[in-house]
Amino acid sequence: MKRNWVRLAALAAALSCLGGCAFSSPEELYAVPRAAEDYKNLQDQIDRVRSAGAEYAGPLFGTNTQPIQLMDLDGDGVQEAIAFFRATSLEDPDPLKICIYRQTDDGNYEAWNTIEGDAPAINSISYEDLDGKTGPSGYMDKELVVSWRLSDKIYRLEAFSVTGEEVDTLLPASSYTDYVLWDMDKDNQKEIVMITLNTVDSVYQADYYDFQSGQMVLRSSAPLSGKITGLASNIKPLASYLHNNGIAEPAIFVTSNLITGIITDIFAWRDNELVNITLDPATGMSDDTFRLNTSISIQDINGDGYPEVPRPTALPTPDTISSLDFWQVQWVQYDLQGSGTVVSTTYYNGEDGWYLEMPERWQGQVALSRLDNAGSGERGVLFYPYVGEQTEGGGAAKPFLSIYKLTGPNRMARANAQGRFILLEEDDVIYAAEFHLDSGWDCGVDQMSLGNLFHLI
Ligand SMILES: [Ca+2]
Ligand SMILES: [Ca+2]
Ligand SMILES: [Ca+2]
Repeated sequence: MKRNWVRLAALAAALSCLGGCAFSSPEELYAVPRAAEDYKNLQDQIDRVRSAGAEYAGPLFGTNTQPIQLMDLDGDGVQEAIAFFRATSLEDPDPLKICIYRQTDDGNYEAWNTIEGDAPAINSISYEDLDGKTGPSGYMDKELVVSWRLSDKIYRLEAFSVTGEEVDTLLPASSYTDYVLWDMDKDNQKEIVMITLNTVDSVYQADYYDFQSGQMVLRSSAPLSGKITGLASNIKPLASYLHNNGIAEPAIFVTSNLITGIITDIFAWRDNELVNITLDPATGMSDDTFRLNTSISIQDINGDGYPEVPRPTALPTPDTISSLDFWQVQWVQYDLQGSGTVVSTTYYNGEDGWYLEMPERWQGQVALSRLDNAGSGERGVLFYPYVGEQTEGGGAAKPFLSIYKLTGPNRMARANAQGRFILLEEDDVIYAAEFHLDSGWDCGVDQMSLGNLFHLI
């Protein structure tokens, strides 16, 4: 065992010489029980390409960015080596080279296939089984899904199968804005869902490519919301599931910008078609998912494995009907028909990193304000009974609850101050609360139940 580790360490050192490449996990290294001289042979092969006028050019983004990667492409249980180069000669019409090396019976590497591309860089690469085929040893083969980066905003997607003597192109290079690999039709192999925003022709759609007789074939398309201005840059399309009558249905949540906020289109596979299940045909928009507040993300708020779409509404303060400082969020799950169900309602405090489930009787009855003691390491949110617009001469409203985020050296003393109790303690933060009994409103919550309603983001 020890000898193996020594040998692996030597391998790792040898490989790190290959221009800073690194294998993605120790498991991967460990899964390749070969002698260092095999890699030496691989290095010889790679050096040959480099000395002929090429430099390393690993994919820029995604999970696979190393210039040399190991993957079993043909499903025979032995990993191939995939190396990424850019030809230094300006004469080369296809400067990007993806060189694939396979192992021979004697354990050496030999050049097997090359994929070439006419682009300045590779944006990303994914390895997925798209064709449902298995190799000689019963392992799934893996197709290569390559995103060629033509510029900051222009990408082309192309998919290849490398199992025989030649590379098969499953999907010819197609322009796209974003893409997701996901098993939408539940046949245990993933499809390509490509999202294309063509602002010139105002075509915004999702295209579903499935494997059919040796090709990725466009089987179905569905529109995105009509008035979007682009995909939300900080919210990637999310491949997940809908909760449909107790059954998980694959779905893709695509969040886009509008001039005034953001909107989420949800795509699912229904009656053999890709459908934007949230799109209202009357408006051409997924209006139900529109939100002004762009900072609250889709997330699995109730921990049931299905993502919820936030529906934020501004909460009142004691003196104004609505402010944009405090947000109540309904968390909505959609079914396959696009019907939304609110599974949880929270006050969401993104700034301080916590949220509170709102009891039924608080809804529409609560106003909030902030109490910040600048420099004191104390941030508080005060909850008031909301009585509508302040009546004349009604006097100042009194809070029924305060929740504090306490930092700094004397936070423990402050958390234990008269009337306060601790909700949650972290390394250097304490969340504490205090009920104010003179507010005249029975909020129906005690220390114990408040602790259960309080969560960190
Ligand atoms: Ca293989
Ligand atoms: Ca599938
Ligand atoms: Ca959930």
